[in-house]
Amino acid sequence: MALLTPNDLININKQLQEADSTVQRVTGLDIKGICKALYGTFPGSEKVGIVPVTSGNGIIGNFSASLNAITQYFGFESFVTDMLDVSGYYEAVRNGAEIILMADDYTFLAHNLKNGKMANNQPCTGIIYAEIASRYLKADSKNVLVVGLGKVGFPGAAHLVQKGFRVYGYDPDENFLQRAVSSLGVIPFNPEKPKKFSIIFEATPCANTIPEPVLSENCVLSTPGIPCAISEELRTKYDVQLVAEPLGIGTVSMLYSVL
Ligand code: NAD
Ligand code: 2YH
Repeated sequence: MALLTPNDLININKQLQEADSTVQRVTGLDIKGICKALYGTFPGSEKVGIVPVTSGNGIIGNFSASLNAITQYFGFESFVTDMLDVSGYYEAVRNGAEIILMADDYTFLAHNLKNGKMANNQPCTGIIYAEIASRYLKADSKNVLVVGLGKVGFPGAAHLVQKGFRVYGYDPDENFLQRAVSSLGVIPFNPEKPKKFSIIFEATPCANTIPEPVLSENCVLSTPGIPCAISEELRTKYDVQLVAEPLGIGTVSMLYSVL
């Protein structure tokens, strides 16, 4: 289980702005446009209450403040509670929050108290990064490489299969790979016999997970994985369109999914 660090979240507004312009360049839509297309929803005047949670490894510096900046960047009204945990939840509801955002070490959820809908960060992150990848305007085929088939990668792969893409998958954990092959029809990717892709979606907690031979010039790499899947050197060499941001894209996917 990978936890965010305060360092990952430094300058979250700048990271979001840069990600938003890359998404726009790659797909023709900004992140809000992607969310609208994905979920068919649009925010009204929902108020978001963000509750800091101390359990397990405790408060992550910058986490609640970053969620507040992210929700406001995407046009929601939001606030962070002064109190923590159960008292914070009580404060959020008492102060008119309609959507609650909170996370412990295992689950980061959004719960819309008005309509009862609830979202989990991992599938919502996988689905939106996969959706962004799938909309690459300069894609040369319907082939997609998915690297990492865990809690984020698997739902992203499922989304791509559902959209009609030919999904090649790789995970060093044979059980995870087999689950994707048997339940989704993913084609096992053999790194010993590489082929080139113009669309790659990555979701692992490791660096340098993209083998050089799979990169085609100007390919898109859509990856929520932390640390980044590709070195600066390879990114420059192949002019890779990199969509990577530590918290905001997954969070707005959660918010739109509960509207
Ligand atoms: P997970 O542990 O459930 O899955 C990771 C998968 O990657 C595992 O199946 C593992 O076998 C596989 N893997 C490891 N090394 C690999 C390699 N070299 N090549 C291919 N596959 C490899 O983790 P997760 O919950 O799916 O999260 C994945 C990453 O996404 C983590 O870094 C997490 O912090 C990050 N994440 C980011 C956001 C965001 O908003 N940016 C949101 C959620 C999760
Ligand atoms: O980062 C995490 C976990 N990886 C779970 C999210 C799943 N992608 N949790 C954040 C913990 C935040 C902390 N409890 C706080 O500051 O409130």
